[in-house]
Amino acid sequence: MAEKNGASLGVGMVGYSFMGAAHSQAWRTAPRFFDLPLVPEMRVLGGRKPEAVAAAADRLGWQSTETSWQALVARDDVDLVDVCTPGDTHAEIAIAALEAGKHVLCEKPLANSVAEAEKMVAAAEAAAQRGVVAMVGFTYRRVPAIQLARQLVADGRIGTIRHVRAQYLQDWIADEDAPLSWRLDKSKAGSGALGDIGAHVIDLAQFITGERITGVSGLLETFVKERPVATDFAGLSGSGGTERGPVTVDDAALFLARLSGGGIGSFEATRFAHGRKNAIRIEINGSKGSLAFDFEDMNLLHFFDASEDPATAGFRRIVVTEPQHAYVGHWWPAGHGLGYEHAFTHQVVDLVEGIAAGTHPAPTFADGLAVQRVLDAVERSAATGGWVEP
Ligand code: SOE
Repeated sequence: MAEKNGASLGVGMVGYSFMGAAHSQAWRTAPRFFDLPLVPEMRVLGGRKPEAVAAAADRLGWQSTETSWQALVARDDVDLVDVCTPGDTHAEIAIAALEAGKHVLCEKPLANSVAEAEKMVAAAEAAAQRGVVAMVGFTYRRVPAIQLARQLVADGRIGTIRHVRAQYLQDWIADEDAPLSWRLDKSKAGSGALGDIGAHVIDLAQFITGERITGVSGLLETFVKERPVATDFAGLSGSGGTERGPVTVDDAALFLARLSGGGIGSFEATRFAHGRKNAIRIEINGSKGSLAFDFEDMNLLHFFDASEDPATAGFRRIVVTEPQHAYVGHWWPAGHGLGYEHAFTHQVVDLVEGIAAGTHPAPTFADGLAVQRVLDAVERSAATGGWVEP
């Protein structure tokens, strides 16, 4: 495609599990549905196990492989490094790539600690002086219904934000014998439901409202303290053997929050909500109206306009599949619906356009740090039982 459409952007991706597969489909698809200023070339996939990374490269569409991320970062044909590894390696890979002059897309949460995230922001700011772009993968921002929610708030249709009610509910470890994967290991993941999925709703709440969380009071719980060590794990499921190991992260996180505009919020993240598979639910009540979204119905946004005649007012069910809605015109005719993977494609589109235009598309590493500070504040609050400022 590069020859056909013009300048290319050489991409190297590290990691090829669930997120690696999602990012790969985005790199493959974006230039085929969107007219990009630079054509992504899927040059190299990085992973430690030679046979496994070769098989993944073949399956996902990468041209070559490297078994060390340092070698991948050093390659002249790599202009952008896409970091899809567990959180414990985000900082070292992203910082090395930025210092080598490569653009970076880094999966969320940005890091496993505020200290690491601060170093990543410093590296991103230094790299930005040289025209290098760094973005963090809070992908759900790029669901069209979420974009519409943001627009309605920005246009003043919701008024002053009073309440944010945010939940991220999954159930993939509700079974007590679900195996111990890296997401349940603090040394790899940093935290549990809090950082893995709570981070998304923190980012979404701040993105949609345009405000920051300024204080929190949190509660963390680990219901199942030991699990079978994973012998085979891919995506969110797998099997374990007879050996058991400790769960070192939270299974569930809840917190109350204050927002910079004077509103208040409640947040919940859990992987123990039987029947809820990927329920990202956000309801916002403002002085002029309300919004409600649930990712399990991701093409819909519910909007209540308080200025309407109370006799006929009600939540309006907006099917966010019109060509006027963000990104949608590049896909299917109205009503034909988008899915999980489309937001990853939109992420690639915005990133590539930002690189070509010399802008720094959000969410930036600074946005990632803002979320990291909230995660850290929730952990400190849960430990002390007090109110904590991020
Ligand atoms: C696992 O909980 C997970 O894959 C998260 O890591 C993703 O960020 C989330 O979007 C889907 O669930």
